[in-house]
Amino acid sequence: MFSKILIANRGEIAVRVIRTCREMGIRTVAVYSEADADALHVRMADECYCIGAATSSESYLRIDKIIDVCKKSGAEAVHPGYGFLSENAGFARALKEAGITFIGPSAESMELMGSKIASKQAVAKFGVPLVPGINTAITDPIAAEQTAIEIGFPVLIKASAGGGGKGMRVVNNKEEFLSALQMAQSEARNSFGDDSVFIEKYVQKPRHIEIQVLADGNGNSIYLFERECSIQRRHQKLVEEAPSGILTPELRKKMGEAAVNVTKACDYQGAGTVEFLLDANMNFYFLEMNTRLQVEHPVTELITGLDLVREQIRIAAGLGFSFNPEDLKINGHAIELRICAEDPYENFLPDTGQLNTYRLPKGPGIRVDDCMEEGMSIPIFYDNMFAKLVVWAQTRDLAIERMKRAISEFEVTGVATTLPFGEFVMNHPDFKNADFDTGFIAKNFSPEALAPQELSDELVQAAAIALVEVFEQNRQVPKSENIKSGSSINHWYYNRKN
Ligand code: MV4
Repeated sequence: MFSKILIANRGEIAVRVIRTCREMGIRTVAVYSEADADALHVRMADECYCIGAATSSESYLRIDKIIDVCKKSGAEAVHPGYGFLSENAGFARALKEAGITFIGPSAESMELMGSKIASKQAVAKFGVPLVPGINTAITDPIAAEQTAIEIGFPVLIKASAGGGGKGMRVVNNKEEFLSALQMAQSEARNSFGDDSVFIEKYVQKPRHIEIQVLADGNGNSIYLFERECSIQRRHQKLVEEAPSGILTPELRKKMGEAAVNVTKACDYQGAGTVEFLLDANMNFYFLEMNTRLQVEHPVTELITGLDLVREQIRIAAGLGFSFNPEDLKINGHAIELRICAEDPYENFLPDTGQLNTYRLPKGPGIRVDDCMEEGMSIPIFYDNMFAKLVVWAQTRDLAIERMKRAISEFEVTGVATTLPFGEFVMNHPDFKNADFDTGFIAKNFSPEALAPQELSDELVQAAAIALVEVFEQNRQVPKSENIKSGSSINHWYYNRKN
């Protein structure tokens, strides 16, 4: 086992990884940017090294500096978290060359899954279902138009180097096809430096279901059930749950086995996620594989009882799984809400500032993965997700009730958050009935549908003081200390930001 691991990340995931390392008796090395000098991951690690300016390209994306810190600190392995360098094959390769273990798959697996076209070709050989379409790059526009006609409109043009929704274009009819193709190719060239695009049948109203997989590198590949991630806004997931409210045991097994075949197609090692679309007729299709630990991994941990970071570290150290795969079963239900510094009352406009109040929900079945304390500010340079509120309960209905209770206990002022959005989702009949797809937010959400916003303590207090001034000037009311702020008059609702 490793005695020291460097965490090449920041925020809640860096804190999350440090916690497991501590439980395993492994020393931790944090790297940080100038903007993160006071960050929690820096404080929690055993050692820390500043690697550059606030901008990611000058710090968290600097392969050379991270390898330097590995050498200086004697870290034998690197956990990349998600984002930043986590799916960068060049990083995995550079570490290997420096004799340092990358906690993740091989550079070759990452490269194969990084190309949508190459990954479709590879998994097709293992019988994994694909969306009807072509899995070669378009070279002849007229032939491609003919293919689109054969597939049947609407079709989707996708960039091979894309992913997470980037570089996709829906084409509704033959007349739009050639110009859409040109636009998709030039977009792909500009965004990814690779203009390879391909065509798929456009699946209407799909659900996004993903399967967590683990491969020990010795030929043992397993699935840890599914996560339902259809509640997304512009390809940004906001609510995730496990298990899905609609999979039957038979379909779960089929999708799980398909996901395991994907790991075989790319000779995978470590933790990964295979994304599928599930159509209205319960047909599923492979989309892509994410070769990293995902943001929403805690819901899988809560229903399986496993620690996925521990499994990742054990696999990287050559120790295999810590459990017997035959013992795996789904226990209860888990839901995650991403807490981002953005304002659902203002169309999810990103917000910045200081957490003047920051009080976490507590009690049975609640887990918060975060990187904040009261008084801290959210840096503007990175992702604005600063916490994940995750709940577990015996059933889906109880988990929804628990999430509502947790949201009501979670107090944040100073920064707008997605908490009110979470409340909206938990109360929505389509969510309660598990009757939704990736169009849920577009179909159901508007700021007006949110609960009216509570006044913050600061505002209530300011208003109270102003009122006292007026009253005192009119000599009608006694002392200001008789007017309380906060809870006693919190029943005054007012539709504005804290
Ligand atoms: C699709 C699709 C419909 N048909 N492919 C979006 C992210 C990228 N991973 C693939 N995506 C989609 N691919 C076909 N053939 C619809 C989406 C899609 C989507 C997928 C998952 C979650 C949310 C989504 C939102 C819009 C579109």
